[in-house]
Amino acid sequence: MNAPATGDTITAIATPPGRGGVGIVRLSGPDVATIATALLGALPPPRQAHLSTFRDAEGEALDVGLALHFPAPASFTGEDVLELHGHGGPVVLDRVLTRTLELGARLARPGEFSERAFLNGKLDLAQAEAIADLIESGSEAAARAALRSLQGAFSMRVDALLERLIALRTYVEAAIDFPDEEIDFLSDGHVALGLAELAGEIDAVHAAAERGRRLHDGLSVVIAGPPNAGKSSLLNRFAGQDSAIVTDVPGTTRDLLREYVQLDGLPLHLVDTAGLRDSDDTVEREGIRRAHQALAQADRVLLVLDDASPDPHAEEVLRAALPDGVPVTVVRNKIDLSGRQAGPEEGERGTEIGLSLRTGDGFEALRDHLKEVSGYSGRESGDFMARRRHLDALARADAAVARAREQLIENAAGELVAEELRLAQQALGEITGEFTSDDLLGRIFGEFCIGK
Ligand SMILES: Nc1nc2c(ncn2[C@@H]2O[C@H](COP(=O)(O)OP(=O)(O)OP(=O)(O)O)[C@@H](O)[C@H]2O)c(=O)[nH]1
Ligand SMILES: [Mg+2]
Repeated sequence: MNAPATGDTITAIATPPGRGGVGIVRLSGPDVATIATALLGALPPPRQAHLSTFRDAEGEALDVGLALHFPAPASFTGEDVLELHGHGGPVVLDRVLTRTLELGARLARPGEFSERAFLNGKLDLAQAEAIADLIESGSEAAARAALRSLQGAFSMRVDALLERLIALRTYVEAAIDFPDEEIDFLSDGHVALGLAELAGEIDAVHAAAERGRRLHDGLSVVIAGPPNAGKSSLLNRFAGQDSAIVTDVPGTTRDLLREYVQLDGLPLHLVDTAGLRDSDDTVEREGIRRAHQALAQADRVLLVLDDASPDPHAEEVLRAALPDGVPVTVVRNKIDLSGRQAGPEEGERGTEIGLSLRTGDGFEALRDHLKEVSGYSGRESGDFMARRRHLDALARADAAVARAREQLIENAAGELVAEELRLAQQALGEITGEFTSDDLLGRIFGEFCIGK
């Protein structure tokens, strides 16, 4: 466990601004008992709701409410904590807050309660981040995943990886300590197998974290294709309204049009783009340039093609113009004209979906397809919330383990294997906060609201 954070006592309004039935001022730190005694006349009994009058310096009542005292270390922050549940009006709350400041508390920085909980070993870093994610979650699925992270689902997976990694590292380091037997040690297969298993498990956690990251950030889907194929019609269908202009004039859309929608809780950032073609029109050319820019940042591309006038050659040219590595789903639109069957079809190059944006046939299949490919299923997903920072750390751990395998196989170099394992351990440790810098903590907790 880390040493307690700081010596001072912090205070903040913990409920959102505005008016409500209840408003809470929360304090944490060593002066809580003194402040509570001065403010309430006596220290409330530990962990019991106690009806109290909150008083100013002259003894005049500021508010009447419940006081809750959580003595250290059995509190959220691990320090002495006092919660004052009064009436939820801005003026009342402000007066109570001011009184706590008069009595020696300092206004808390954003996220400082959670930061102290982290520094006092009450939460690890991934859990502390999950608090912010839970409060900010925009969908049920995100809230469920954030809660699972808060309860330690993600941290447990990372800790399990760390445990395996440390065991391997210890083994390799023991081998180095016995130079005569080092080669035997390293070539007995134990390390090679351990590294292979570890790499597989890091990949599995990475895949789960990637799904969690999508719940956090959403999936960025760019709609692209030739002019007049129905791209804007698709955006409008997702949005449930006529956001984009739809006409039968090829080249209608020039700007990027963005819509944020939720597919049963999966956040989608949709971008409609200008039809891709060679054009002499300055405005259209700029639109096409922006379309390519958006494509480069997409998590997935929906390539919309007009099935009523298929053009295999143009299709190839379009595919070749898409950025490498971004997954593509081909959407064959206007099946009301072409007669193709609605729904998914497994092609050589992945799933193609036949639909008609005029009749709506096949649209449901496209929605299901997007949920499926993002590894998201609204109901029973056991996933946890994760952030880009976590994915970066997992990717670095993965790379270090890959290099360790290389060193082992190609050079049987124990020292180098051990060093890579140390780097992998460090990367994983950043997720839960075993290894952190003040800089990182500042960035993470700085995003919180005051009072969290
Ligand atoms: N019959 C039929 N017509 C469709 C369908 N989807 C779209 N259209 C028509 O096709 C035309 C072009 O649709 P848009 O959605 O504007 O196409 P776009 O790909 O955004 O076109 P640009 O912005 O010009 O690149 C419009 O006249 C639509 O009404 C469909 O499923 N069936
Ligand atoms: Mg359009």
